[in-house]
Amino acid sequence: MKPFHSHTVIFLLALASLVCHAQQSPQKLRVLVLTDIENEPDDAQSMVRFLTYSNQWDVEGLIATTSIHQPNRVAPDKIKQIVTAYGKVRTNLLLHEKGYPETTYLTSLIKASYPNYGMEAVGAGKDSEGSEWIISVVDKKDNRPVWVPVWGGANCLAQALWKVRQTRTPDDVEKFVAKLRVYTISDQDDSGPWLRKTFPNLFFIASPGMHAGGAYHHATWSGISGDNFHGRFRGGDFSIVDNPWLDEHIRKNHGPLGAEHPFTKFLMEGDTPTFLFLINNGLSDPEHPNYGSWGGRYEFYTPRTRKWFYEPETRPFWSDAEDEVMGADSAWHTSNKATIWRWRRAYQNDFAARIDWTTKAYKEANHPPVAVLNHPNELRAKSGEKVMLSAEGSTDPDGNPLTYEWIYYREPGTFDSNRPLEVQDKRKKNAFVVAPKVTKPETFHVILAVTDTGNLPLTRYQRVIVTVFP
Ligand SMILES: [Ca+2]
Ligand SMILES: [Ca+2]
Repeated sequence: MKPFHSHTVIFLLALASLVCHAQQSPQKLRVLVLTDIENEPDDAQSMVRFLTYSNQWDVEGLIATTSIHQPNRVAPDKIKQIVTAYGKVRTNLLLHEKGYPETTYLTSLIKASYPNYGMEAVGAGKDSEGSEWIISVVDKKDNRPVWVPVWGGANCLAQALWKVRQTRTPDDVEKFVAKLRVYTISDQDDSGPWLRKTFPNLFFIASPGMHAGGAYHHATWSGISGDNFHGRFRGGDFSIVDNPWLDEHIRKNHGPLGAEHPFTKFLMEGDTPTFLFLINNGLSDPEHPNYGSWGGRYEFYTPRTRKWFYEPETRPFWSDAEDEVMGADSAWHTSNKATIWRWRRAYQNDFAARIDWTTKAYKEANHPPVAVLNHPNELRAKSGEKVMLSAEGSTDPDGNPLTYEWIYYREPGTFDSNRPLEVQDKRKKNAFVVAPKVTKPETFHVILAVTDTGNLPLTRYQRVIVTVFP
């Protein structure tokens, strides 16, 4: 289950999860995107999806960058084009959910980074409006961390940190670093390894798999829409991420924002996991990438050095974890990509609903249910005790009938995932699980998935973490 993982790290994570019970903060997350948009169509695709969720966050920056795929050019105008399309549908989005930001505000966040590849754009004289913007956002008098989804190279962030390190005391550098939460889609230039080495405490999520060897299909994020490479089916349902599905539900006859979602050339939306993970759907807990979410699951360890890395990794960070999941082919699959594709139908239907919101009246569109637990998210039990689980109080804003599923999520938690544990009545509103025998306190996770019965059903979640005592 956890092939990359040392027992020491498992133990430390166990302690951390016992000590830190904090659920997701009701405050909005601050999000600043770096994108090598225009290198291929998929960043534009991700930007369309991102904007349909922009009411969930305090968006703080949309910065156009380079990458190995686009080494000497940045394309802020493409971001402007998509934000302009958003401006045409914002009023309609507001019929469905509150908080969609003003178009002029989003436009003011669009910045360009230095148009050179990787570390060639880091150092004296390499400041850009993008790198300066990152510094000003992190320096705001706001204690919330800044989440930085990185869809291309990370060198604009590297330049910001390079400058801060040049001009501030070590203590102030650490304070600056402590506010950052970085999730990169592999290393698309040589600045990622530099960042991890130079700032050992920088919160960093990355799936190894440097581009040079063309090894992307090993990366966790490819589970967003891939995992049937070379005609070999590996579990994810390709029919709901393929061009015909996207044409029907996103691009055609769905208004100007959906129309900005271009035809897929390679993979649909390889960069999207960086923010799926930040969607407040009851499943995600962004400070705990090991819990798993629509954006995948990651564990904290030092990845093995692979030949396409620039240099050996020097410290642990959040990286590939595996889940064992039943695929659309009714076979079991154990893979890092499964940590994303297991949720594929839910995140695709959710996107389709939000694209509907860009053009339809409230009554003509679907809206997600509200998953409610009739008890706290953290429960305690002794071995052998019955743990009662209840979704009483869950509702749907459209009045749709709801279905319930209690998923024992085997991989997070400290309880041995190879030992049997079964939720009883797992398709009912009220379920239970018998706490297993343990010799020391152990945790296990049960996910409540509440799904409505719209044409494309929508799902919301609650996570129950049970601590079992001997
Ligand atoms: Ca990209
Ligand atoms: Ca509904």
